[in-house]
Amino acid sequence: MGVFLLLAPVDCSDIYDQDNSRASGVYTVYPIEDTYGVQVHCDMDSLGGQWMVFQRRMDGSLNFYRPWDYYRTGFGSADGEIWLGLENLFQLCLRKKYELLVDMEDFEGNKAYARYSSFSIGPEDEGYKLEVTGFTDGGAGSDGRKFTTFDKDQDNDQQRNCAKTYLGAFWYNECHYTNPNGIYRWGSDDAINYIGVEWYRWKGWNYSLKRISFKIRPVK
Ligand SMILES: [Ca+2]
Repeated sequence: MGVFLLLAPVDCSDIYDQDNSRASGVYTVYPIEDTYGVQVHCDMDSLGGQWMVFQRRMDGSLNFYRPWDYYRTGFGSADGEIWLGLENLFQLCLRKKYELLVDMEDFEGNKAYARYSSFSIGPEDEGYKLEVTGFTDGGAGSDGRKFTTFDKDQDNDQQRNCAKTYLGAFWYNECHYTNPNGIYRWGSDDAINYIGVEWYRWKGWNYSLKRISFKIRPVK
């Protein structure tokens, strides 16, 4: 078991198990197979650490308005803004049961988080359907939804494509209480509501966050 983990850590928890003195930072993991490495940011500090970042906005440097193939495969870089990829997430969820932490910060330095005791997504042919339960704070309101991009409408809004309407990509319903992959807007500017990097239950629909990141770790 130890040898296997040394060869192919699948997530930040495996990285931690190899050496629990490791700091937060970028590591290589192998979520799909041990010949296919992916760089990820591991948060070894928050709430016991071992969190693997699969989505992060922090400076507006990266365009997140992208088609399905990018969200399926992933884009960005582990030390900056990133979307790790739906297929990587699905493969991880085949291996282990995960919990979810969403960390947020506004432009005044205030911080908030939402934590869910269970996170999993289904296979591509079921739309990478999200299952999150047991939130202890916040609440994304996206449980049981399929993933929608501007070129793949799988949301529950019969008239619109929520990704096109709100310039993001997410497990939209009709349409959202959070839009983490929306337009990076440097806070509130009263221009257009709903399209920013928003978490409605914290800052409403006209405030685009400075930072948001989605992180998972196995339930132990
Ligand atoms: Ca629709």
